[in-house]
Amino acid sequence: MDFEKELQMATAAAEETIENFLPTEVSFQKPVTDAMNYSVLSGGKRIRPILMAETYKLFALPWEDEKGRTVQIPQNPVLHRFMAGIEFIHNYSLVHDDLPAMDNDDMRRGQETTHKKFGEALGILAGDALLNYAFEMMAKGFETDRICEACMLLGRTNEAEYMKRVAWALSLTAQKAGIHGMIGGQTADVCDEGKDIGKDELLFIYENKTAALIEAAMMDGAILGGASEEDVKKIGEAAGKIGHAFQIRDDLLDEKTEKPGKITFLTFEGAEKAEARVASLTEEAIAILSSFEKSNDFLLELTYRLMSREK
Ligand code: GRG
Repeated sequence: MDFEKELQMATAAAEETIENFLPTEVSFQKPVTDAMNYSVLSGGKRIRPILMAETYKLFALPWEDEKGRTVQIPQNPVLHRFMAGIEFIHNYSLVHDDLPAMDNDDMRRGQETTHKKFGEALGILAGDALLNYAFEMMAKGFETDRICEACMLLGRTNEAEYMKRVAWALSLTAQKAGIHGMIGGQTADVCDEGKDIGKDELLFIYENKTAALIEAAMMDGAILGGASEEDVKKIGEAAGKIGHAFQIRDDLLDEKTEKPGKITFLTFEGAEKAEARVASLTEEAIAILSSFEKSNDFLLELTYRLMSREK
């Protein structure tokens, strides 16, 4: 497998899916849609939609075309809506995290943050709008034509059962983005900033602020790909480990630029043990992802590369 080439193709496909769903308004709400487009199109890695599509492939049949070539992106219109939705939720969190009331950052992904470019009011509105729009789009996955097409592609005949899967993915995404997920983690992070927090609270923050959305991405992929309840749970466990390792890798990458006094995993364990923890979490996640009937070598390699990433 040429990993770099496959990653390029998966990223381009995720990018195209996301762009297809961006709003194109020309009326009085244009300022907010401009700010939404600006933040989404500023060059993220698109890890969450890629992880979603690759986890979907781990369960969905068929994911090779009629000539036996691997299909880079499964053409399921419901999956596409969730891929774009998860990236919009992720981008909303970044836009709000950069606001003066939170991290007060001027730059993100090498360009001005959304509120810096468009003003604070539009930064708040663009974040709100991205979150709301994500759910508007994902809920449209329920439309009959899309359910029929998804079932046809998956070789499933029970459309009512697939609708239940869409409802499951929708409620899971809401939960993982909300007070029992990302917002819960961000609340602890913001409210206890500067306090002498313990390792248990730090891990709560990692689990919720960072890992929860990665769990939603991969579990949604499994749900929409037809996985059993037990397998969705296993995917959640693997994703949790990937999320924790992703955050600890972030701590290692930010070691030199972190605000003085900021408590991270390195505060408790130091850099060497942090590296070892990233490696063991990665191995555990890969063991789970290798335990299913089907295999996806690209997903395994991606998990491995995420943990050794340099940005
Ligand atoms: C405002 C509710 C709310 C939550 C904000 C995402 C977040 C929570 C804060 C951003 C700060 C941070 C370091 C979060 C940890 C997760 C993380 C490493 C986000 C960056 O994700 P990448 O690397 O970003 O996937 P790109 O730019 O590639 O999309």
